[in-house]
Amino acid sequence: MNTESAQKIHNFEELFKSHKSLLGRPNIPAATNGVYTRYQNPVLTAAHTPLEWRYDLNASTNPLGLERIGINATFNAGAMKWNDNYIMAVRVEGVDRKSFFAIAESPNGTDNFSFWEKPIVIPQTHEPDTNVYDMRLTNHEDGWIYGIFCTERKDPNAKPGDTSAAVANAGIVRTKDLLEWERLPDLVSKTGQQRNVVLHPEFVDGKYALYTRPQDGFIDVGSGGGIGLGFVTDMNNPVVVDEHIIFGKKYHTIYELKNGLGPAPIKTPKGWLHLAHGVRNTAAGLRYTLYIFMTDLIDISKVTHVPAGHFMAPEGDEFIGDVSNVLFSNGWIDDPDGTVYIYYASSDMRMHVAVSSVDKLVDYAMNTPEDTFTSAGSVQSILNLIDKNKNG
Ligand code: M1P
Repeated sequence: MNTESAQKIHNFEELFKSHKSLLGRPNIPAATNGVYTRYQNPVLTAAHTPLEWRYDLNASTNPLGLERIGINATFNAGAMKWNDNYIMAVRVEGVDRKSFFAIAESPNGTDNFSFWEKPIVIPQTHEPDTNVYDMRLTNHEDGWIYGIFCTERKDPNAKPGDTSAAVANAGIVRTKDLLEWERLPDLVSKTGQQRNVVLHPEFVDGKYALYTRPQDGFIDVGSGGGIGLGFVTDMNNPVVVDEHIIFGKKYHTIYELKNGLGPAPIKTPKGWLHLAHGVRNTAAGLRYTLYIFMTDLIDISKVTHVPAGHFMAPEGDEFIGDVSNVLFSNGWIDDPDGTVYIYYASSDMRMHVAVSSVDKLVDYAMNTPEDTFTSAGSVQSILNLIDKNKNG
């Protein structure tokens, strides 16, 4: 072995050492507001992706030890429990701007996440996906694990010279082992473009229930929109019927511009608990925050509780990224002991975890004052609390 290749092998050893130490870095609880506790370190970053995905580790074909394939970000992950471990179906974005999905697994839900050996291979339909992202995992009572994600393709009706017009729809895959994924036809909905489609975990009157977020164009939200609910009889022919908005957008709220569901809801004795994203415009661009709401256990179209304002918004380093001022979540896990692990991404870059419980989230949902939609109403909510505190 000549000196140069010995040097390079040494470099790979260093790389593996620092990669291992990053993956094994313990995470500790940081700030809490009583409702949830953020953990100190991101649970996944681009640097967590396996070195085998990025480097040619053969010193003779990569004598300079260069990275061959760059990964830009790991974010917007679906999540579920799997064989007692915590897994995320992560949106991994390469430096080529293409996203794909890969499973990362942790024994405790808060640290030691490491990616499985290979990314998920998503079979194609007759119309290949250009880009795929933001998979929601639903362990459905029919026995399948469904992954519903956004499939994006160039708009065939784009005007000449328009190289960015796109069409978004919900792509659907299902699996029993998280290794082999069967592709089903894309969702057929009559309400426009679809992103952020989520499958409800139980049948409703024998049908699959899907939360949707229709919008007029890829960027153009249009006049309607919000969180919709529709029904599908057969996932092999996923035509949505009876789709209607159950929770719309509203002027001067955190969900003024876009309002969409995060992960599949958690069933609690008091109703279905939902985590969602609300988007509003600012002089600095869009601001994505997370909020909580609840729906009725029997009539899942009935919104029963909506605490005012955001539940989580970007803080500190979470503001920094490719798309700043964004928190987005499409994955959470409720453990049998009632602990809830909220997996959220910051600024389209990295994954974090915040830990709460079903009891705390339900209490938060049911006892936080609702939005009054005016400043005077907000003042009144505070006055009511002051009075209550005075009078016991
Ligand atoms: O950049 C913020 C988000 O933008 C899109 O979200 P939406 O569907 O709400 O428009 C998606 O690209 C999402 O992944 C991203 O986090």
